[in-house]
Amino acid sequence: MKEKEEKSSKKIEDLKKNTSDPKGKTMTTNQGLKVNDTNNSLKAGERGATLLEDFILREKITHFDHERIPERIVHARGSGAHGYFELYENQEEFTKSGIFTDTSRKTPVFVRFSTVAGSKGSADLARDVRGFATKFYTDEGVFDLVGNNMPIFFIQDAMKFPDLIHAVKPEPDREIPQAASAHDTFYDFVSHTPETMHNQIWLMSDRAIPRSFRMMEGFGIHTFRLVNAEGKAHFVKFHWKPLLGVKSVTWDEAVKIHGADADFHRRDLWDAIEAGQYPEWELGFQIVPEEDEHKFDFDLLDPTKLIPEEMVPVKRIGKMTLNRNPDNFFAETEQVAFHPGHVVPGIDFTNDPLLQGRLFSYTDTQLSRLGSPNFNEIPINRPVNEIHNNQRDAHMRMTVNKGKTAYFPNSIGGGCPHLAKIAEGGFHHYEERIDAKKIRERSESFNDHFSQPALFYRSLTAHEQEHVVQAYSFELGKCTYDHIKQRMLYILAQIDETLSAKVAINLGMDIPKEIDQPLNQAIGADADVQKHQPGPKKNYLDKSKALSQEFLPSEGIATRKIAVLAADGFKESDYNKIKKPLEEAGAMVQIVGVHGGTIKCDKGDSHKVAHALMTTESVVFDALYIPGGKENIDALMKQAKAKKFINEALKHCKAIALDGEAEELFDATYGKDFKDDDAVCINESPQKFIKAISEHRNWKREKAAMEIPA
Ligand code: HDD
Repeated sequence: MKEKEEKSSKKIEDLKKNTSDPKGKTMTTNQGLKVNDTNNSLKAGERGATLLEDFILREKITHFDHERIPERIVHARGSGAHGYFELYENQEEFTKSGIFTDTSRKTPVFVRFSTVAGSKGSADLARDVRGFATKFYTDEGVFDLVGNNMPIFFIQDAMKFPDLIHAVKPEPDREIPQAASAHDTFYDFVSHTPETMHNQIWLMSDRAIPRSFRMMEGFGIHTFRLVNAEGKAHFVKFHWKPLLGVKSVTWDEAVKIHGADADFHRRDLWDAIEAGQYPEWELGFQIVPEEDEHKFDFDLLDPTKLIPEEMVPVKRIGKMTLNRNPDNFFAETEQVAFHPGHVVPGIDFTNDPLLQGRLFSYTDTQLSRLGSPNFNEIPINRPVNEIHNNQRDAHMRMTVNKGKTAYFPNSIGGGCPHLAKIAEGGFHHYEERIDAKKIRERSESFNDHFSQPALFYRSLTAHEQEHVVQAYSFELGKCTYDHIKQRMLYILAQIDETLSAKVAINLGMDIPKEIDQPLNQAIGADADVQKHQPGPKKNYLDKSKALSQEFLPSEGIATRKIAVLAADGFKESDYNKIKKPLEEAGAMVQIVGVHGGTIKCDKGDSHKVAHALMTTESVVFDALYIPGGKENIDALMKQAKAKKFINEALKHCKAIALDGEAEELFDATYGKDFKDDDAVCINESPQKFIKAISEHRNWKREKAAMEIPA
């Protein structure tokens, strides 16, 4: 009961007005008529032609024929969850918004995570940016923080968004490749648009192949404004910090997870919430006083730049918990409509040209996707406070507006709905002074395209850097035009010469000394070409620890999935020794049996098998345990898949524990070369295994493990 109460919120109560539950109910048509047969159409005789009169058939088929809507133009594939946000400390110094000043509030939220490029049916583990969009249902209206899991964006001006997306989406002649940036059109575009390089190098990093939505950071990206009750503004960057830390899979795993479980991230989020392991993120503010606007080596309005946390620390101001899965994917996750322009008093925009363009695009896209300007009335989109205005009618209007007046000012309606004074919560735009010429131009302060990609690369640990090299080598290796690869090698050399040199070796090419056209082609026809070329690389910070996910704090092994590879006759005492402490630490321990159903341990008791070996793969688990028992190991020895399971866990640097006779099986795999590995626990205490799992991967093994032909 307590759990139920916790999961309720103003928004969940609001959704109940539209929730339908068929339990114990009779089937009806949409007109409320009880239905007696939904299996047979009305015919002239048993074998006769179907009659047009059959309104029950017509209604059923007509509704079915129309049940798809256009998928999102970007971020089509996603997964959502409900939860709440709680504030640690009043932030009135910076903002007057209720969610950031009232610590007694538990503000309902709905979050949707997504991939950008793939279509709705694509696989979760594509190398891609992840969307991280949060709808706060505040007492003052909806606030949407529509961010990504990377702190910067590819382009500086919204005008280029269609070009970027056309370049990354499948090539238009044959619609290939699905959900992949590794193709000619993408690299053709980015190699002529050097502003993309910062987000591009993040895309080549481990951040683009997360272990879980629950283990990613989130960023509002743009510099926004917070405005306090006195009207004073501060610049702010929003950060979401996951309490589970930031973790990724390896590229080899990502490729294999595509086949083993295309819904890996969706399932992971759903299962964690169902198991009561609620994902949590702290919200951080990176605050810059208005008077410091020009004190940085980059422009705060440029969305391809981050503010290193070493220069402006992130202040953690509250926590979001996701504790409830949606009841219906379509009604909630598919129909939810986010918009960076949904703000509440105390939060405002800046002149970031990418943000400004976004403010137009999001309502516009909902009109074609959801089909009507009344999309705000869809239950998941409506605020928890009341809506009153003079907007009327249009397709699928739900609200029954009373009264004669739909205009303002009016006297017949008593002047209602009346306006709110600013002091009563009426929204008031920040009064920014603007004195400017109307020009189609880009500021020269946006010209530095290489300093921050270089900072990012320098800040990574050796194995993270190696992953970036591998990713570029893979992606460019998939391109077919040599001149595109050459431009990319030339650009990579501007960022980091060793990076470019390593990729060049893998491509079997030399780094060109010069290129035939200027680097930046994303300029107007009459623009001064030189003025728009990237400026010299600067080094205002040697390294930023916050950019490497290896240094981001995480604790414990909660929600990690541990496979217990076993057959009949496995030693129960070994299994029990591991199972209890792992489960107490919050891990999910699952038997992978040589067959489904149940297997018997050496004591003769039956144990439920979670997955038969033939139905699952090592890549969907975080760690592996193999108990002893002669009969057990003899049976596993005969299974090639069992050996593959072990070899892959080794290759992907996972923690592996084994006891007793299991060592024989391990010796029959590449495991024999890794018995001294820090994350291989042979006849060891469960605590050592738990520690190895909590470290996520033993990257020290990676170089040698890459040689395993699994
Ligand atoms: Fe966008 C969806 C994030 C730039 C136009 N965007 C969308 C979603 C996320 C983002 C997370 C999915 C929301 C959901 O789950 O429903 N977009 C970003 C970020 C950007 C960004 C972090 C840069 C900082 N977007 C951007 C630009 C434009 C758009 C510059 C257009 C000029 N984005 C859209 C869109 C989408 C969208 C076409 C598709 C579906 C939707 O809006 O509702 O309007």
